[in-house]
Amino acid sequence: MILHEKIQSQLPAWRERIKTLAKEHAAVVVDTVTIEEVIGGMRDIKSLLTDISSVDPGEGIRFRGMSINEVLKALPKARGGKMPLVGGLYYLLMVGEAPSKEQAQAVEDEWAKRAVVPDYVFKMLKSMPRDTHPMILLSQAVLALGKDSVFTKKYHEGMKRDVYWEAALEDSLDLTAKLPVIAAYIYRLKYFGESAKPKYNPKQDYGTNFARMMKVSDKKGYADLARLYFIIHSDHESGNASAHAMHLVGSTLSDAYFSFSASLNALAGPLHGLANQESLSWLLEVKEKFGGVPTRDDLYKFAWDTLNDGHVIPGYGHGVLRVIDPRFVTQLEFAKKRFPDNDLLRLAEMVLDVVPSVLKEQGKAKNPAPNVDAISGTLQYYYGVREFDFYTVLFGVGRALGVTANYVWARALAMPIERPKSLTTKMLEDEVAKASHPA
Ligand code: CMX
Repeated sequence: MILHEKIQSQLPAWRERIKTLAKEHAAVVVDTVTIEEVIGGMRDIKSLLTDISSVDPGEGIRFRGMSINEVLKALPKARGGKMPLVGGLYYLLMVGEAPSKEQAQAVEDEWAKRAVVPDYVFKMLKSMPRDTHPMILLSQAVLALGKDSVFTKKYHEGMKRDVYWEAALEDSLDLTAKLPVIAAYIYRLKYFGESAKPKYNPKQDYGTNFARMMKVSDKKGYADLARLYFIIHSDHESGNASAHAMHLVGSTLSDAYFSFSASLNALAGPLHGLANQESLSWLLEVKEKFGGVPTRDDLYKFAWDTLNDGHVIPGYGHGVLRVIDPRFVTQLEFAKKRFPDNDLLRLAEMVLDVVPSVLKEQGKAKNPAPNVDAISGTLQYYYGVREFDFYTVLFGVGRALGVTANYVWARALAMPIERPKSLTTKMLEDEVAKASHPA
């Protein structure tokens, strides 16, 4: 299988590099930790290793060194679409090189073979109360798939450490292949009461399959939006909550299903992936209150009311980025090309004009610019996916691509179990006393 061969050929050199760093340069200081960082959610402490993607605060995400625009240009396009094959992105994340059309297709073919979801998973989802949040359903389904984890089975059969990554890759391919089927089933079941099992068509790519199984019309290009959406949501280096949760749980040698379920549970928080649903909900609230696109002054006041009520403005701000999120820009360009006159898009553009200045006036947010979540719901809404508590599920399907690539490489490079050191408040106070009265 193509990803297996490519990773295998790269591994000896990577392992040597990690070994050299760990053995010969272990004492080299990369950063020092301040009390602000200890108390402030470990923000920006350089303490995770990944080669899959990195976020420059002044520029945004790079996947294997490539910006979003470079990725969209370099990856082979899906037949009949303007966006790349998602299989090509997975190849890039796993292997570190842009694939040829055949290589991207080989990943798509691999997914097509593995996209069969066992019956018990559908039955379990169907038995849940209809008002269950779709992220609960998705996380449950992922965990349930773990029954067939290749990693766990082989681990208990005595698998050797240097081939953990092969079983991790098997599970990752199985999981990513099944996710669009599960997500589409949850969508049709929860909002339309349909329990027919969606079928993956091996002749179609990941994006087209998803659009068809969701039963969203592809006339206006939903398959292209799905491809773009999964690609840009795939990874955002390793410290964000969903990627870190996957890495942490995976480091205990829990399999990809346990680990990705944890990743989804982190993504489901309103300060992380759930912000896309909150963001659209906020836009719709504005639209309803003012009977359409408001005046700039009304919007300004509404934004201040949100802050004064003690709420954040969803879709704005970022833990690491200090500029406008390029994932926001790419989606905005996609929308402006396809539906420039749409009311909600005009409103999102006005919010872009007004909210950063409100946040600047408030003076708290380090980055008043929009993040990925500020507009993703607007695009889904336009294409007819209007059940916005479903949006984080879409984020989750995309996020699986990045976090599983990280998970495979973490096992390949024998990353140890994570165990940072905690301190007590008294210890911090003692450090402060020492610093104020040096002996
Ligand atoms: N609206 C109001 N206040 C905001 C804000 C926003 N959009 N963004 C930041 N702030 C506030 C913070 O709440 C914080 O206030 P306190 O000091 O009272 O706690 C202060 O500004 C400083 O925060 P920061 O250092 O700039 O940002 P953090 O790293 O603490 O938090 C984030 C980052 C994303 C959680 C925050 O900007 C936020 O809550 N944004 C809105 C929710 C959102 O869009 N989340 C999605 C992020 C992308 C993703 O992960 O999917």
